[in-house]
Amino acid sequence: MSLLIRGGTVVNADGRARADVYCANGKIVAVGENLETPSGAEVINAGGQYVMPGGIDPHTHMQLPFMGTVASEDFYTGTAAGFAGGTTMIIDFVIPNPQQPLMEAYRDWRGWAEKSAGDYSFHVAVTWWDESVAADMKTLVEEEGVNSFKHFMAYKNAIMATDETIYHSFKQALALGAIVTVHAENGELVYQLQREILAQGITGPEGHPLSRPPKVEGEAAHRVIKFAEVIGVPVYLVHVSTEDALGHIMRARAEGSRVFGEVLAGHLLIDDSVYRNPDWEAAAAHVMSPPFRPKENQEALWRGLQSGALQTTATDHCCFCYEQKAAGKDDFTQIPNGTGGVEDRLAVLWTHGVNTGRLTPEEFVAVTSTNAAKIFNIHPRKGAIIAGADADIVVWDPAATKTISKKTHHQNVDFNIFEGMNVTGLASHTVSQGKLVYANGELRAERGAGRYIKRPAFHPMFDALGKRAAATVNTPVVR
Ligand code: URQ
Ligand code: ZN
Ligand code: ZN
Repeated sequence: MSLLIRGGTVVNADGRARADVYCANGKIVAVGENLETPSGAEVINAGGQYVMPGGIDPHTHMQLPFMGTVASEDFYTGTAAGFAGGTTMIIDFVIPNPQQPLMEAYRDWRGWAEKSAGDYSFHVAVTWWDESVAADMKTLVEEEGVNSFKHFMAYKNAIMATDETIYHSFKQALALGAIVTVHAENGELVYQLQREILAQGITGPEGHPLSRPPKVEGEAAHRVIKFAEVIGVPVYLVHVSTEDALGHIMRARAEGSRVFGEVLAGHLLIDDSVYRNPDWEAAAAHVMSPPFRPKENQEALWRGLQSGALQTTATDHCCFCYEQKAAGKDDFTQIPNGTGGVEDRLAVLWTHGVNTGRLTPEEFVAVTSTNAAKIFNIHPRKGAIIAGADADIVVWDPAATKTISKKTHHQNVDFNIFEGMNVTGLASHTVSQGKLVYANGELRAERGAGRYIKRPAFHPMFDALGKRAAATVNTPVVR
């Protein structure tokens, strides 16, 4: 099975050039002008289009068991929907219940992900602590190719990690050469504000953002950055949604700390007015954490992305249908938290990022693919159009348009947070492992074709004597 993508402009994070791309046996074999067409090769005419690394979404939750239900998107439908939008890999999350062995949860998620159409990997959450957790973290790094551990500072009485857990887990991650990732909201503040707001008789979705004001994220972001700086471990803040948290990230980075930030396509484009929609279902459909924010935060987040203070974009694709959201009909704290977006991330970022001049095509590639590959240590296997890389490619038609709608999306959810948005710039073809999996509207995803992608640890942060070997500290090089 070989494929020749002819006549396009190849765009990598570090530059662009007119070049053909030849793929065989799942790999990119050659990138260059006027390549020969090997006999039997399938040919894609990419004239007038960009040829870019397939999107990597570093934050999804396919079929997540959460708040008494299970996310409606599974690993097959979710990775297939990603193909339709030019995303070829997801990094999802194994989230053990407190006291559940990490390896047990990891095996559960590996089983669920077998059905994936596209490649996938897992961050593993540390939701509790004892020495067995340390041992499982070691196994996960050394035998299973996990190099990132997640910590929820929110969700008290559920998956929230205490400061004690965060301390021990950060120490162990550093020793193992792994990066730590964090959902930074102060879970105690959320819990107490929820009780206050309910006591005032506010039970609708409008209560959700009231219980999670920007300072609740800002406090947690500041605290967890300080934890990471004291311990010396690189830290990656997921779904940064506020100017407050962004400011802490920028200050830490300016001081040379290895702090990384991710922003969701939704938080860049949707504001908190959605929670004031009189239609309960429409407002509840937007309940996710951190919540969509007042408008001034969007501009700050775009500046963060443009300046390099935020390095990656994601979706936090965690879908719940209306009848699932209805669990919170009389109490907003019971509305399952999560929204979708895995199919639309690239198109909305191209439209509002590249077409507005905020991002160059190269920067678009960096924030939708390459930086995530670098931070999670799978570059240049992923996130690059170069010989030897995996043949995960999106052929991008900058002139193609559509109106986003639940009526036409491939996501398995009855709502779309970008409903009605007109976008210009779409995937015309998506290639995964060298195979055409999406072509001009026709989805050819194959259930189970996706692979689990191991992500090697970074160099040991400590030398044999347990001292921090400054010269060998090798953590992500994204600036
Ligand atoms: O917090 C997360 O990232 C998970 C539980 C998805 N839900 C959400 O509201 N973001
Ligand atoms: Zn989160
Ligand atoms: Zn999440």
